[in-house]
Amino acid sequence: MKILGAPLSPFVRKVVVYCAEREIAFELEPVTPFGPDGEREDFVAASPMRRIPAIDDDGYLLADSSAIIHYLEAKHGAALLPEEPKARGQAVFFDEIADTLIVGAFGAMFFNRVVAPKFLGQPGDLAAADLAERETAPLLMERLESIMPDGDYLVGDSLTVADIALASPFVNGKYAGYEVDPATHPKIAKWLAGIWARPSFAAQIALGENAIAAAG
Ligand SMILES: N[C@@H](CCC(=O)N[C@@H](CS)C(=O)NCC(=O)O)C(=O)O
Repeated sequence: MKILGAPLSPFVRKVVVYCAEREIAFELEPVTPFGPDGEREDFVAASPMRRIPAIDDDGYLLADSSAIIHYLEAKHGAALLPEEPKARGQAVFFDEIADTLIVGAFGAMFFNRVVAPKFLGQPGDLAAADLAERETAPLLMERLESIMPDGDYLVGDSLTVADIALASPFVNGKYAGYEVDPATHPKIAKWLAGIWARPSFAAQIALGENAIAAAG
């Protein structure tokens, strides 16, 4: 299976980590949605909305990280999306807030402090990044901390899509200089450290750090 995308994207990372955890073989086909790559014929066919990630699984083309994971769960057997109704609901809830609210907050920091200056050669909107760090993120963290379970996983007692989806955008926050304060958000900090320590995440975090360092 080909995954079309760039490893710094939180949505691409979500699918890559999912595949690593499930030992689903894939190769990453580098596509940056901004610039000329965004109109590449193979990319547009797989991702009509020009967003990464998309997959080409033996000719089956599909875009959107959640759609891809649902497809892979159906194809390879449900493993990381809980079957039990309430757990399923919780997992989809965390996936959804990760892809919207959390990506939004860390995306503002990451795009303006890292992507724009280092990869696009243009100044980022640093005021927008600072505002996200000062106002958006603290409110989200406060609300997230209030619903975080005490254990190592968000749903039940093993890894689910919820953990992968939510831990992924935090990596972009980390690249942009954001750190979860264990004094104020002990449950988030502990959970995140555990998920990031998994080989699947550790490899992707290091890959991104190297790519950012190489960009100068
Ligand atoms: N809901 C989509 C979102 C994908 C998405 O927005 N990806 C970003 C990169 S992080 C993108 O392709 N942006 C291109 C653009 O905004 O033109 C998913 O889960 O895959």
